[in-house]
Amino acid sequence: MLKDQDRIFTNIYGLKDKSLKGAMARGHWDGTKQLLEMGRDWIINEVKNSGLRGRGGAGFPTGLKWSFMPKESDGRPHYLVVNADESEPGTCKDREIMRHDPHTLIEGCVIASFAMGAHHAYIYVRGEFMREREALQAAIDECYEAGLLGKNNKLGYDIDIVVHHGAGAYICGEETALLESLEGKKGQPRLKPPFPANMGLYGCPTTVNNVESIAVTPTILRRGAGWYASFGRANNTGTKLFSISGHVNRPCTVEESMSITFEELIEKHCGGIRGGWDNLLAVIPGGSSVPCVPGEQIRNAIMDYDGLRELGSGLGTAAVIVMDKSTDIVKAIWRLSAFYKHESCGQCTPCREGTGWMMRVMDRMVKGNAQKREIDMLFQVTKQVEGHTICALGDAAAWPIQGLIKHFRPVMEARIDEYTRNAVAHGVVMEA
Ligand code: L3W
Ligand code: SF4
Repeated sequence: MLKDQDRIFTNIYGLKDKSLKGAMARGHWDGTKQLLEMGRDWIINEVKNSGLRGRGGAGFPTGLKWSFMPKESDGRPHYLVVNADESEPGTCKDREIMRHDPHTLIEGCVIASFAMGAHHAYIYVRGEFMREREALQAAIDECYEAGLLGKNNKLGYDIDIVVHHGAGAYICGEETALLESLEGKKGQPRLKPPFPANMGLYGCPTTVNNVESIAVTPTILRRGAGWYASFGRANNTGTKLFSISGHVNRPCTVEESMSITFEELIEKHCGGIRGGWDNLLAVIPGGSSVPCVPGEQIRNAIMDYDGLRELGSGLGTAAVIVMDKSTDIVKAIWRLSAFYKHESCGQCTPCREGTGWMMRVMDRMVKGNAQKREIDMLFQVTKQVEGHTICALGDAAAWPIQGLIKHFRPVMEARIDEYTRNAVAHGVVMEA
């Protein structure tokens, strides 16, 4: 278990003073100017050596992403954009950073912007996060007053940070849809490549990073890449915010060492599974976009990118959704199908049509008003959506259903049997 002194987020529950003074007393903004004086290459190398991977779901190496930004200016400005459009069902970690520990993010923006030659950083905050925006803006205002931001500031690097309010569309969490939205257009994903590092905001070199990825970098630089890499295991290093919800005794968001086992995470921080381990049905371990894992497989799972991939799922945003045996798992996955259908931007056919199709078949699976062969047909539909769309929303809609069919097919079949029995008992003639 992570020791208190190794936690990067020292005010995640909002129990301490979140102001600049309070943040400084907890070690933030300590020696920031000296870190900048170490130079861009040093910063990017430290971030690379720490093994930090993007905390927004994809796990792309952060230092590598920063290194994609052009070294020499071709006259176009460079931008840092922070993805604070946290909307993945089950995920509630970035909001805690913005609400209670906003200076970690602001200091991170200064360092990351410097490392990539950006003088403007935008923080794109989910529309519904009003309190988070207020806390963030108040912290930014304090920094301008204290001479840490703006032109000719004390840190010796001109940097402005702007908080932008989203309007509540999940798809704007996809990085290129976010850029479109920031430019004032409808939030629809762009085709990649070109990647934002070459052609991002207003056609300029841009890096889009998740809140948590940016907020951890000042501490990594202060304590050293080796310190950060000492947590977890190779390819899965560092500390991580886990948001644990559902049928545990005490749901929470907690910073833990990467690669902790599921059992330790739940026992140490959540007071165990509601009704005990025998009552565990399934877990979605990384936000709604990854397949569920049956209870008997997850107990000893290593909670990191590789550990969960080996179980056919993923770490995603580390939003751990726990479901006990009182859960109607078919209905739970149907609910996700409805979510993805609603949030599809509609610009590519497999996603626009496929999400609706999957949701409608899932609707009948919940009732049992289907034929067993339709389970295979549903699986085929997910395969036709997966990998055939502009952005990852299509995959995200397909994978939870694939997980359901893989692990809970007997539950789906039993429901069809029950519906058929009831229908026959009531004299309804069922199609063969
Ligand atoms: C330059 C290359 N850059 C990749 C960059 C790319 C992006 C990052 C990761 O989706 C996932 C998704 C959700 N040259 C590059 C390159 N990059 N190759 O690396 O890219 P990618 O495409 O792997 O992922 P993504 O489009 O960022 C994110 C999953 O996360 N997810 C959802 C999370 C939702 C939220 C939210 O609520 N806001 O975070 C959870 O699992 O399904 O698979 O920056 O440009 N050759
Ligand atoms: Fe839009 Fe879906 Fe295509 Fe993504 S996959 S671009 S959300 S239609």
